[in-house]
Amino acid sequence: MGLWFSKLTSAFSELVGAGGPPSRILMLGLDAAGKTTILYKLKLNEVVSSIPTIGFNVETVSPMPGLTFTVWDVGGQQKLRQLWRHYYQGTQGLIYVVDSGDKARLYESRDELFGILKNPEITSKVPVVVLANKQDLPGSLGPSDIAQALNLHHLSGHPWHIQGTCAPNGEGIYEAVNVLGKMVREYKKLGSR
Ligand SMILES: Nc1nc2c(ncn2[C@@H]2O[C@H](COP(=O)(O)OP(=O)(O)OP(=O)(O)O)[C@@H](O)[C@H]2O)c(=O)[nH]1
Ligand SMILES: [Mg+2]
Repeated sequence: MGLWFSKLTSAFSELVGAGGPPSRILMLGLDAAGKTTILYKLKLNEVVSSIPTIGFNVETVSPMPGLTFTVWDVGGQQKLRQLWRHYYQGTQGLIYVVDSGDKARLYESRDELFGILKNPEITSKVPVVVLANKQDLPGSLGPSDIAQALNLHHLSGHPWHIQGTCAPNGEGIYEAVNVLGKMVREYKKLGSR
């Protein structure tokens, strides 16, 4: 009876993703991409007036039942990017935020993403969810154009997903974290095999 019950509860935990510590999620992207706005939209469902992040913000969020993330949002200004690597260890999922209206810096954004994933501290199967943010801006590129500009089809090893978002009204954010939750669960299962 005891064994049967513990098997049942562990199957249930696996199904809903409950139990264990929150998944460690790193959120990166160029300055002004919208990372901090997204973090507090997830945490508080409010739009906070953000100032450029010097350092990092960290919050534990539970956007839906059975899903708890500790999200590290690190400032993206150029001089701060050399600090990103200090946050890599133990990352179980990467949210990479792109300003879809900032066409001039798309290739810079792509190079930073590939630079992150080259670092051996980010293990090779860590899932990546790219948020093509600021979809509300006139002339912004759609998610499939962003995927192409960022060369996501050439990300070897990392499962990835792209989602168009608009941080202030929350559009796309819950869909994206739902997908990330599933990907992180798969990633954790691989680790436990
Ligand atoms: N129009 C529009 N503006 C957005 C969106 N998301 C964020 N912003 C605005 O973009 C600006 C920068 O947002 P932040 O969240 O501070 O950007 P960040 O990525 O945290 O920037 P750093 O901390 O410098 O790395 C703010 O004025 C936000 O209100 C969006 O989807 N649409
Ligand atoms: Mg910020």
